[in-house]
Amino acid sequence: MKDTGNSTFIPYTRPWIDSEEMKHRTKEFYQLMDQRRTVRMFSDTPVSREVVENILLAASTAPSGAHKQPWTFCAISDSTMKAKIREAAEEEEFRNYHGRMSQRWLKDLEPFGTNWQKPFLEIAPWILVVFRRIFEWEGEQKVNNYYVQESVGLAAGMLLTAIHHAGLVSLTHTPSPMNFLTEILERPDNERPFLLIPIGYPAEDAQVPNIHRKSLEEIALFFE
Ligand code: IYR
Repeated sequence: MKDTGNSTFIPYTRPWIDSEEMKHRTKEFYQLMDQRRTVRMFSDTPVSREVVENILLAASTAPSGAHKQPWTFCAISDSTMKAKIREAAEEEEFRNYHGRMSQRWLKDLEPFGTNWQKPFLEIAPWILVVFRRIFEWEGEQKVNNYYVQESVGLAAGMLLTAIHHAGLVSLTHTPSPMNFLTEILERPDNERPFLLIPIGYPAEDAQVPNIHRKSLEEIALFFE
């Protein structure tokens, strides 16, 4: 008998999917995901808290090191707080765009039309901030979480997928440094900001850069 330590196992119940159905599903899902775009032009149309809750629950189904789920999501719709976040993010970004980023980096960003101004932080109905929990307090003791970067990256990917599946758009925004989020959101000392993600409906006249995705040949190698 297999030694399962002190864990409890339960049957895995997802039904078997046959090969033809699988081809259909994977293609359909790829086509859905291929429509996902990072959008910087948002509508201020509200999105219900229930929708945001479902999206966060979906993100939190991500696998994580020793199932510690080392993430905290802050969902902000409060306009005073959004204004504070915008002000602090723009302050950092102003410095990034005026000296902290290399000429090469600025040139690479030209096709995306980004600059230090971040009006979407006030327009989008919700800003989600993902924090990674680097350790947990066990009484007086700090206990490290495992593979925090990988775990939170996976959760963030699933978060973006859930947002897209809902018919909403998002922008993965990484104002750097992001310490201001710890202060504004009053996060404890075991959390570090990971990503800032405004979400909402796209603006009616929203445009996105005309990018192309790498072909399968460029991203994958098969060893059969
Ligand atoms: N954080 C800045 C700059 C920026 C950097 C990369 I790499 C991008 O893909 C996009 C923007 C900003 O958000 O404007």
